[in-house]
Amino acid sequence: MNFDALSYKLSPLQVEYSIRCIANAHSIAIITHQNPDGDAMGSSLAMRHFLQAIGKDNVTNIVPTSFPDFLSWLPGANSIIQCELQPEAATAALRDADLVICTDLGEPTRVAALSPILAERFNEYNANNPKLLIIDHHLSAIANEHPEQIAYPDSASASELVFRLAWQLSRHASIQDRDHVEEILDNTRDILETFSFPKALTPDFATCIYTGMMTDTGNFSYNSCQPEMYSIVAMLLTTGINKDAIYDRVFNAYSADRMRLMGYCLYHKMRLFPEYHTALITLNRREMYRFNAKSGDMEGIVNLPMQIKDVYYSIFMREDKIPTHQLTDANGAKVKTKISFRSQGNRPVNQLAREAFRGGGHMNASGGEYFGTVDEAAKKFVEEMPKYMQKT
Ligand SMILES: [Mn+2]
Repeated sequence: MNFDALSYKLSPLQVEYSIRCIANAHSIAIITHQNPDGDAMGSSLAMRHFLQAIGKDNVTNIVPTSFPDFLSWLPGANSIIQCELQPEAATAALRDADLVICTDLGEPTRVAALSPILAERFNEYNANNPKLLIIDHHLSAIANEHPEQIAYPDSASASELVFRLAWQLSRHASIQDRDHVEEILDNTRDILETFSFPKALTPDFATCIYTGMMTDTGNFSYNSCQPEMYSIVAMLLTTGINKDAIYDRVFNAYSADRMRLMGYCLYHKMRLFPEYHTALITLNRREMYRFNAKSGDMEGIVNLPMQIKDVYYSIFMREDKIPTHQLTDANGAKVKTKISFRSQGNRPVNQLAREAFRGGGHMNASGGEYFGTVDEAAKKFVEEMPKYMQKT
């Protein structure tokens, strides 16, 4: 196996900044976004496995809200602090950590009840006193201003970036002025000496990285044309992990209720707008109750209509409670509608999400929200559709 087969995507500044963050920290909290998906879970748990491999033993994983059952088998998931279940422990871990690492997360607003505490950390940001490290593939305001933060919207997953950080740390050559870094930091030398590939590549680390890369690309079916992705996968497979078993645990894990919900969505709830190559599925709270739907059960429904020939846009809307921190924004609405947008190729959906539905995201995968019922949100969408959806 060739462990040299990657380019140095992260800049020397980013690698050096990461080293300074990690070397200086005794206690480290790793946090990811609310409603964590496979990449959120994979990248944040992989980060802990990596930090433990380089001798950091006071590392805590925090998730703002619950994670789906099909990810609960991930190595290390059983010791994650879930804020909804342990609010005091989560708050203390996040507030008191020397270093907070955000993976698959670049904004303090996406961590539910922990947002005010994380916002403090962002507001006090000072690159000379490094207490915040971002490893993300979303657009992030703080990373835009601070090039030492690791944010690459062109990366398919945050897990890939965690891998690249670990890999580059193991390649001393990726750090331009290594003597200079070592001069500043006594304990950097130890980190650099002990951490080398493939030795540092453990099955637990590899499992978490693979899960994140796989889930954010739909098992390598979209956002998956960058050749180096497969070099990373090849390195991960040398640890002996079984990628087919990972696929099975993540993707063949539906409940019967969820399967019936999918059928209901496709048969009864899907509206097609052939002129705009668009499909729209909506679910109200009564329907979700009927199918005993939990939040994770909604995952992926938005992708289903994309399998129809000539459908290039898919929108999925479902009702949700208005969280207390949004009550003032809600303007008297009783319910909120969460919206997922998907598209294919050169057909952006993030502009629609941003301008009409208080959201944003990637060109082909965005999210948004609307204060009101799904029917009201759908009506607004149908009005906006001609402005944003291409007819060809
Ligand atoms: Mn992600």
